Amino acid sequence: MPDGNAIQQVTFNLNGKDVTVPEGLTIWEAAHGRGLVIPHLCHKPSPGYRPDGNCRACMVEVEGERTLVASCIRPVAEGMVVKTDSARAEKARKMVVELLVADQPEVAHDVSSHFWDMAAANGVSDSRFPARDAAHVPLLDDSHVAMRVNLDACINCNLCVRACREVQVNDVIGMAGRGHTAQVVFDQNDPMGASTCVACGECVQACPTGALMPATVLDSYQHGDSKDYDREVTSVCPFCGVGCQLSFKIKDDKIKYVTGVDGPANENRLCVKGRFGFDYIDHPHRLTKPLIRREGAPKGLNVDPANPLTHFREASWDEALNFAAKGLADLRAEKGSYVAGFGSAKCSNEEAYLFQKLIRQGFGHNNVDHCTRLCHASSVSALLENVGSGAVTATFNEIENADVAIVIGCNPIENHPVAATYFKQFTKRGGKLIVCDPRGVGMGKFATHRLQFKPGADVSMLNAMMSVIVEEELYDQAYIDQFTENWEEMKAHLADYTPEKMEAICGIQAEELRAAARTFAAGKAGMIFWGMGVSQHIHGTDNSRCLISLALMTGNVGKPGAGLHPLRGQNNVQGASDAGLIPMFLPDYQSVTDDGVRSAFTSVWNSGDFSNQKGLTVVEIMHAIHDGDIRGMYILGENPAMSDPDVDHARAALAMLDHLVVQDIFLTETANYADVILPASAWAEKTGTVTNTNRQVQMGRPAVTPPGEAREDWWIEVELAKRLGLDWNYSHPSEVFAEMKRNMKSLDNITWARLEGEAVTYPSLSPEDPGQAIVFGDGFPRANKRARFTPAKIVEPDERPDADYPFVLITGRQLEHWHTGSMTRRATVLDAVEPEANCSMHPRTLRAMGIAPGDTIRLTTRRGSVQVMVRADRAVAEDNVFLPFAYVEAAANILTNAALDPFGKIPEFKYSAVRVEKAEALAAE
Ligand SMILES: Nc1nc2c(c(=O)[nH]1)N[C@H]1C(S)=C(S)[C@@H](COP(=O)(O)OP(=O)(O)OC[C@H]3O[C@@H](n4cnc5c(=O)[nH]c(N)nc54)[C@H](O)[C@@H]3O)O[C@H]1N2
Ligand SMILES: Nc1nc2c(c(=O)[nH]1)N[C@H]1C(S)=C(S)[C@@H](COP(=O)(O)OP(=O)(O)OC[C@H]3O[C@@H](n4cnc5c(=O)[nH]c(N)nc54)[C@H](O)[C@@H]3O)O[C@H]1N2
Ligand SMILES: [Mo]
Repeated sequence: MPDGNAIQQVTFNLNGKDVTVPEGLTIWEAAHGRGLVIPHLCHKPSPGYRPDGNCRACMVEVEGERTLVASCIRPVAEGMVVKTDSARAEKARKMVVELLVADQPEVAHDVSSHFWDMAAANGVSDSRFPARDAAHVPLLDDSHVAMRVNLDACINCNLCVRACREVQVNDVIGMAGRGHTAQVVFDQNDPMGASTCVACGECVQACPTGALMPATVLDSYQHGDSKDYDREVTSVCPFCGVGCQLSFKIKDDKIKYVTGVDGPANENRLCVKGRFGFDYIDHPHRLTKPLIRREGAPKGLNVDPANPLTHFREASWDEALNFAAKGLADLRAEKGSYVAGFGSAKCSNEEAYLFQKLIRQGFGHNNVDHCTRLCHASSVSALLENVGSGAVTATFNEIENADVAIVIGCNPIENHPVAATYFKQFTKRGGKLIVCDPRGVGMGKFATHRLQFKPGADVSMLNAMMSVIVEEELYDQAYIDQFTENWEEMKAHLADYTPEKMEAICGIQAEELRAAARTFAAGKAGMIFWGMGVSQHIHGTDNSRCLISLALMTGNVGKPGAGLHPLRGQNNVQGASDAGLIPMFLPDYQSVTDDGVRSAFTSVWNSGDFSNQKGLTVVEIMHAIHDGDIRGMYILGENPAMSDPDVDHARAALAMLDHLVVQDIFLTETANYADVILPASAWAEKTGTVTNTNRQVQMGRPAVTPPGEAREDWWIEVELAKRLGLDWNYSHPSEVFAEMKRNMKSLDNITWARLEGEAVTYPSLSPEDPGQAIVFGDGFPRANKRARFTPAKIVEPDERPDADYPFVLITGRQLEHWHTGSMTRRATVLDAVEPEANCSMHPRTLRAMGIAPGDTIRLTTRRGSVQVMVRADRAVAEDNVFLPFAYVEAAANILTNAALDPFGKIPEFKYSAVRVEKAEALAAE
């Protein structure tokens, strides 16, 4: 309640009993809250679904009213007398259902669905009415790889339209025609598979009759029975940092289909990967046995994942673990710091914690890192420096309370699709959205201001916006006085960055910069969301410093609808970082250089001290291998042979290692360089907690058994640690979690037992507190409780386009694929939707170069070349190329620049100078 008013109560009579409920509830909701289910079809009691009152299946009688009323849309009123069970109401409902049953397809009679449950609730199993004649029965639309449209079963309840337009805001499904010809259509009446559908599957989840169904349900088992499964297991999605809760429906120990669950981040919603991308775990390439490299077999990208046995031989777990440990122990014996480890943000908190412990306790140093280094490392360094904490200050769902938001350098429609649904809904409610990206990303369609600026020019653009806020005195002086430091320096600094001076640098006209700045400053509550476009630069930390300053000067931290939110990427990158998978920090960002901190850990670990020197980071480790300083590695759930910048250099490093232990679920490009490969269980096969971008800690549960001899990652880590001489005897992840709590204040009040029952956001202030969605309302975790303004100057990208390399290459992501493709290219639906390596350029540029969309082009940077099919896309600026990095056959990272941000040590993935050559020129060579 915005103004703090108490909620008004109303009393009404329900089937003879007086009932008091909060004002504003509908009859349906009030009845439902009392355990009385009024039959309903077009109504879906799920967040985001507006009641529509169109199907008439929930009619009830209200005393004194001539006609029956639809209970799903009628609010209760003081003194109202409602009968849900009067003969008249029951008869009417029965009639509605019977009319609908008449048109249901034959096959549906013996399957279970919400529709048939509701028919049964009305006592209807058959119909007196004739079915529609065969000529009018719609044909099955099986044009989509993931879903089936069987309009024969459609009752025009409109739920799929609301699912598509109002919940996911994808605007694909609509109703066409009137009366008897009314029909659900996709776009302009296209087959679903040819429409602009992004396959989030929300409509399938909403459909009460099975007119829309997952293909796996319709095509298999008992034809079309969505309840034909043996078990369901609630867990968390394995893909992105949104952390959607989902339910695996399991039949014969295989995941048959997936539905969204009402988790704190997703409220039942999913995207195409979470809903339809699960079957990578059943792919024949899954590693099922430990493998040891055959004597003399060459290292490199030459092992066919289907036939690994030409280069590797199968081994028992015991032999493989002994071999893995011995190679690492031998290097340790030679010189303690010859070994480094990459842990995983795809695994659990407990597995991340064990990994960093294994490196620190087992090898005595801090050479342990993971993909956060390639991701938000610069954001985190700026946040730690200026705010005192690296995590988000507010959940993304807080956008519900915002009236303005900035989305910069991220593409949530493709990369955080469920978060994006909330952003889109925010704009539909009138929220003002400022989208800043050198590409015309999908969110731009919803924006009040679209700033398609020059790549690498964030600091100039953001400083210009801030200088407007200073010049026009739009800042929040009271907030600045109470909560910040260094304001005067910041103000003075910004004087040099007027929009008029910056427009040529960032490519956005001064007036547009002014307008956007005014919009943001005018908001009562504003949020800032950012991603890799901000962080993956040699000035990534400066970019984030600007965003932090912008939020601080407008007082947009620590209150509802306000906050800083770097959208975290991997499903558990927040948790893996919190758990200490970082070379400078022990768990909870406690410095390895602090003697007290180290001794707090070694006393729990019951072991001696380890190095007080910060360890090497991801890219530094690759350089150290070339320099002969690192000779062994343990890589768990990362694929650096694809994900590292300047990957030929990284691959050469992997090939130089004396001993490489890789633990994965597939024989990845990285595993091609391994001496020993340990087969792990996938996310859906194991127990463990994960922490999403919102700081929500959630429980992952095993749905199915791992294939062959694959084992849970934590078990493998423990077995390896034992063989490295460590006194580890964990028998369950819950014991690891209990140990983590001893030195991690962030987990205060969060116990394993609690997580079994609910998600908890950290910090949680008491055993009952679900956790704080918004933090720092009363000051910051810095010495003086104040956040800091750190001015940022313009730093040029490391390399600029020139005559030889005239374009700017931007690398990034696409909706259907996950990073290096190891999982999603092995997921049937995802691979079918996006099967081919591709890049995008502006159609005008292609025309000028005589290149047709679909042609193969060659991209060349100072590091190397790839050949790839090009698409025309107006979203890409005329002098840019956009290239996703999921495809080994055109690996983007052969091209990228390994130059690092000095603070976050993140490479400049987002900016390389590139040459583009057309196919004929290639053929002629
Ligand atoms: N489908 C899918 N989803 C994912 C992932 C995936 O692989 N696939 N990965 C997950 C992970 S780990 C992460 S970190 C997130 C990443 O999510 P995002 O941050 O959304 O990822 P990107 O596509 O790499 O880059 C975002 C945008 O940065 C823009 N950009 C390029 N240069 C600049 C610049 O100089 N300044 C600014 N401001 N923007 C620029 C690009 O045009 C692009 O639209 O996604 C997560 N979600
Ligand atoms: N050019 C370019 N490069 C980039 C980026 C970019 O924008 N452009 N983005 C960077 C970013 S933000 C990130 S986060 C990194 C990601 O880089 P990586 O983390 O290296 O990429 P993934 O493909 O996610 O690798 C995860 C690996 O874990 C394996 N895996 C999945 N589940 C499990 C499991 O349960 N157990 C085990 N043991 N293994 C499992 C997968 O098979 C896969 O091999 O890439 C970075 N690289
Ligand atoms: Mo990431």
